[in-house]
This record gives sequence, C-alpha cells and structure tokens, in this order.
Amino acid sequence: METILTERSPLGMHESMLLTRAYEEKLAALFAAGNFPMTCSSQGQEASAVGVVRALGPDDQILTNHRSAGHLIARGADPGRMIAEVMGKATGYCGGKSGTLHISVKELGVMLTSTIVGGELSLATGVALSKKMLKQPGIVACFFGDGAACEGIFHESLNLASVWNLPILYVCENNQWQAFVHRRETMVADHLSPRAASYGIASTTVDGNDANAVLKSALAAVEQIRQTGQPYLLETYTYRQKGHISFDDQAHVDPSELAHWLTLDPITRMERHLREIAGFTTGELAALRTKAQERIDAALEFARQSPYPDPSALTTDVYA
Ligand SMILES: Cc1ncc(C[n+]2csc(CCOP(=O)(O)OP(=O)(O)O)c2C)c(N)n1
Ligand SMILES: [Mg+2]
Repeated sequence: METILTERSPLGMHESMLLTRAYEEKLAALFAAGNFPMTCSSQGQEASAVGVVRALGPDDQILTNHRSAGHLIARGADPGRMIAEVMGKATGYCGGKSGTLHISVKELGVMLTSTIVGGELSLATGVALSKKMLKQPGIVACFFGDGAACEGIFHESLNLASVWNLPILYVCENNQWQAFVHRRETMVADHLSPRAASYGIASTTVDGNDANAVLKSALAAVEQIRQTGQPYLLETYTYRQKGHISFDDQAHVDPSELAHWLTLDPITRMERHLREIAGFTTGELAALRTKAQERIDAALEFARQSPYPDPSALTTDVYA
C-alpha cells in the first residue's frame, strides 16, 4: 500500500490517471447502455486528483466530494471494490451501503465522500481539530469544488481553521461548472485562491491539468502545512469534460469552450511529457492505455460476480 501512496513518478501518476479515465469511461458506457447507476464523472480532472493525492503521506487523511473517483484511485483504492460499491454489492468498500456518493475507505485514510456540497469543508475542520488535540501525525486534505467555495460553509470553515491553526490542505478543484450552472454565473472573479488571504491563509493557483505542476505545488503546500501547522488553500484550475451526472447531455455547454479545454486534456499532456522527456514510444503509451482498460474490465467482472449484501446486514455499520 505504501508504494502506491507515495508513487510520485510521472509514469506512476500517468497510470493512475489512465485507470481513473478507464473507470469513468466504463461506467459512463454502462449507464448509456441502460441498467447501471448514475455517477458523477471527474473526466478531465485526473491531474488535479493524482498530483495532490500523491503529495500526501500515509498518515494524512482525505475528505472528498461527489466527484471522487480520481482521488480514490490515486490513493490506491481497488476499482473492483469501487464498482462493487456503486452496484450495491457486498464486496464494495462500504458493503454496498454508500453507493458512489458516500464512499469511504478507512484503510487508505479516505474519511468520507460528501455529496452535501461543501459538507466536507466543515467536517475537515473537525477531523483536523481531532488530529491536533490527540497529537496524531499527518494533515487533512479536503477536496471541494468552485461551487462549494461560493457557499457560507467555505468561509466559516477556513476562518475556524485559521483561528485554530489546523493542518488542512484545502483543494479547490475549479472545474468551471457547478452542476448545470457555469462558474461565471455565480462568481465575478476567475479564481478562488485570493479568497484565502482574508483569513490569513496562504494560497496559490496551479494549472490543474498538468499533473507534474500540481504535484510540485501540492508538495510545497503540504511541506508548509507540516512546518507551520497552518492551513493552505490550493486551487487547481481545471475543467470537467463530461456532464454533471451520467444523464447530463451537456446541451448547455458552449462547444468552443469544451473544445478548447479538450486540447488541454491532462492525459494527452502527460503522454507528451513521457514521449518528449522520458522517451516513451507511441506503442508503449498505447499499451499503457490498454492495460488500464483491461484492469477495469477485470474490476467490473469482479463486481458483477460479487453477491448482494445479505438482508441481515441492513442495520450493521450504519452508525459508529
Ligand atoms: C448543499 C447542496 N446543495 C446543492 C446540491 C446539488 N448539487 C450537487 S453537485 C452541485 C454542484 C457543485 O459544484 P462544485 O462545488 O463546483 O463541484 P463540482 O460538481 O463542479 O465538482 C450541486 C449544486 C447538493 N448536493 N448539496
Ligand atoms: Mg465545480
């Protein structure tokens, strides 16, 4: 497990991004074919996820939101158990009780997935306060969207984290969309990182489609949090390439905006890096994509073969 958690090479990050992409493409195809649960795709945001998650250490904890596949996979979650969870199977990470929107993986330090937009922000305050009071090692990473940053809970949480000196890495994935609403309709500014200054919190914005750049910024932020014990806000500027949720046909999306962001696709960019800097051939890069797809095929098969929970499990593990 430790090897995956700290696998920070461009190739290691690339494989995680490919696995996330293959996972989300597979789930989207299954939904389109009918009879498969809806999920929220993070396609296009893979670099933001892997760059931040791989900057963390084994003692660090993660709280995430409804677009969590990339965070989970980057942390080393098993796609088979993730698909099983989406399908409500007993082998899922939460025994099939959470589905895609509430998944947690205790052994990987993934405390929760919040589908209450911004919910993870206030809960991260509590997790970090607990860590601090109990003198436990590690920091807390909290992923949320630009929409969540437009809610009051964002301001209350950052204010308290600053006043109480809590070791939290806030990661705002500014993916330009808030469900079916464009960010421009709810925010005047393009960026969210400047908001941190009013709470005395350090912050920066990074190109969220460049995994190497995200890793570098996240490593610096994590180091600063470990040294000072104070929170930090990292904004990853990125784009959600697919609709808000499986059925969203993106009819409201400006085609030229989408086309522009597709040219900045994080996986294509990493392939260019691997080709130009590390000497990978086109054939080797294609083989990596195929390998990821085969892993997801096997994961789906595992989930399909898995049993549904026994009805007697209905009331277990629902409260701790
Ligand atoms: C408190 C709350 N309000 C509204 C919703 C419905 N909702 C689900 S996702 C979403 C948009 C969130 O946008 P953002 O925070 O930018 O995250 P993204 O979906 O872009 O990753 C909304 C409004 C919700 N789940 N919770
Ligand atoms: Mg958003």
